[in-house]
Amino acid sequence: MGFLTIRLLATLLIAPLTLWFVPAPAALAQAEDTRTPVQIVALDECDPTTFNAVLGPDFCKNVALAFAFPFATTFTDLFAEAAAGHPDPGWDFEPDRVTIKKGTPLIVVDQGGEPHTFTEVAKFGGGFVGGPNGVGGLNGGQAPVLECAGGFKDVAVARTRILQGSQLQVTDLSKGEHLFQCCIHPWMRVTVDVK
Ligand SMILES: [Cu+2]
Repeated sequence: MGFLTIRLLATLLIAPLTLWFVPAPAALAQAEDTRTPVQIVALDECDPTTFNAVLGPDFCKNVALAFAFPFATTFTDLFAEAAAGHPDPGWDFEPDRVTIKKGTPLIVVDQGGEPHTFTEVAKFGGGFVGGPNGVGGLNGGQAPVLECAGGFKDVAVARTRILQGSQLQVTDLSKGEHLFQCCIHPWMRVTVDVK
């Protein structure tokens, strides 16, 4: 039996099976209701020159046109703003609050230039970049929350990390209110209501 004949036979046999398994449009729409992920974006405007001078050559990969336009925030300014109690609004999760149906996945996309974490906490508070004696750093005087305190040496924190240009999926949230924050920049916060 030639190759073409086998292919023809296969097509004839498989085509009706394929049709058989296509679900009805109504059933499909219902299933997608909680399967379509809700997106949250992580934003920042790290200044590559000053951040990379301190943190290493490829740390900040910002695409905010920092060389041509004054969109970016320098490393020193980011810390100064946090210490003064008005952290940089360019470091942000958007939106701040989402309501989802139980079963709907969240996808958090890092569109900024540096890594963030999307870490569930019982109460919002400070992250793991504290200053001397827990004051200063990026925490604006707030004590680190338990869920962030271990930093990246705590696997539970490390697995919530989102690198630049990558995304993290959060699934199976129980009904009720869930709080998420960045353990590096603790003013980046999202409240998720699961109905
Ligand atoms: Cu962050």
